[in-house]
Amino acid sequence: MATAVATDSYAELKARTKAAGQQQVLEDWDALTPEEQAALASEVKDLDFGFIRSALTASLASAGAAGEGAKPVAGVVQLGAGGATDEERRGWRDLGLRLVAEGKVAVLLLAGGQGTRLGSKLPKGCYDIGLPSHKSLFQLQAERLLALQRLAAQAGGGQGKALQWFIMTSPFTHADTVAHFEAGGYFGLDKAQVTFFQQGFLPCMTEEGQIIMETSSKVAKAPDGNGGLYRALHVSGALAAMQAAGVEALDVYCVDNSLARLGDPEFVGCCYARGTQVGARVLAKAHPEEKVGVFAATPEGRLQVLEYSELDPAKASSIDPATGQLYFNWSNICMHYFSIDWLAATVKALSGPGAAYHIARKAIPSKGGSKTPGVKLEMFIFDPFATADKTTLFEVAREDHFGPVKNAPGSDTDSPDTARALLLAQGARWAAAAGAKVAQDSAGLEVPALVSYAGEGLEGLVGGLEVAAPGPWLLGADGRLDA
Ligand code: UD2
Repeated sequence: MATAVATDSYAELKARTKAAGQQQVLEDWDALTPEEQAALASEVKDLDFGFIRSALTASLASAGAAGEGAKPVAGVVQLGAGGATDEERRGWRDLGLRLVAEGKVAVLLLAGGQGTRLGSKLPKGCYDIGLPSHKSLFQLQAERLLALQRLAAQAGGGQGKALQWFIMTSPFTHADTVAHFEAGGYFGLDKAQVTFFQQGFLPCMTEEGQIIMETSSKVAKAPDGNGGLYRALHVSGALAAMQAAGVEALDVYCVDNSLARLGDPEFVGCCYARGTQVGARVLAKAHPEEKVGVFAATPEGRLQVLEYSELDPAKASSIDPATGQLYFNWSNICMHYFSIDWLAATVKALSGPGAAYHIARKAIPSKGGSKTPGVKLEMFIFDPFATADKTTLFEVAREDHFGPVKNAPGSDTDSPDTARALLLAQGARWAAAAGAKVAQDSAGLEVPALVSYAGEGLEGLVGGLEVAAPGPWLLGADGRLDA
């Protein structure tokens, strides 16, 4: 059969796959159409068999070591009594706003995940959690970024740079993500301040290292984890762009946190003032089984995160008699801060072969609609945290900073419904604090970020406003309520 792939390049592919012990990748070649052969050839050409083999070997060797000898963390910048004073917080917020206005801080969004648990075909950021405005998570976040940029400019006497937004996508989310921004006109942002860059993927394999085929002409693959950020920053040139723009620190957040207060100037200012290399917003764990990573100290006293999928239940529920709290009490909510210097050193260290990944054992969708027991390799963004000398853990209030959208609608936790309720309750709290009368049984109020980024500046707008039942309501810039 005539193939679109030249015979000598097919021979070369055959030789390469044979030498790597991956002949099964081409085993259906003769049954493929020319287009399928061309597609498979370009996939195989890009596979670095040596890198893949070293990744699996390193990952199998380090599996299970997570958390050996882990100790509770100390020194969290806490809320409330004994924590930071209001004056300190005001100082951090002023510093954070100045850093934003001067372009020294940029925001980085992790948006490469496939979001399988949510059950949506589109990238999570495109998801409408059912607010009165029906804005997607991407639009809600774009408007928070613009609101923060404006607050920073105002604080700087009217001058301020455009806040740079770096968005990491993956081959699974890139096209739909860019299309969503194009269709939305970048939600009021200047297109030039938004930089998309793609993370890599790794083929799914058997534990013996055999690459699994999703179809006769397609390799089964998955994004290489949110820790794929480090390699992606190098390969895409995004790190170099940040350095060229004079960025000194990154606020890094998770697309599926509906309450993400991205670029939070108080957090960013605190980290920067303390010379932090790796910072994170944390909150007390809701219960031992909560699906969040927990911060811990390594035996050497370095920072680490024990992921929920790798923390044994006994350790997760052990109580510290001194505090009556969980030993591993401080949750990772995937809301980080990195100094550009630490980031550059980490990118350098993790871009070569030999890096270890986490192994997720899954039933991999395979040829003929079957499933093959195999492994997905993914790096977690917090894997290299132990290399940081200066770290800051900064407690935030759960109801204001953490509204995960992980599970399908109707689930009782971490769903679009629970996230929507948290956002509407937050808006109602802000309005009540600014003098509005909020009915106990009202379903709440959506306060667009362009009206208020974190509840500020509402006094003149909502004083005396009635937020009645049932609702929920959408607050207009003119102070009117729309159902
Ligand atoms: C993440 C955290 C977990 C806890 C939880 C809170 C990690 C590894 N785990 O768990 O500790 O904070 O969130 O909600 O951070 N992503 C990519 N590329 C990938 C995979 C994920 O960009 O290859 C992004 C994804 O789009 C999302 C974030 O990383 O913004 C976390 O996604 P996840 O579903 O992998 O993490 P999850 O919920 O298991």
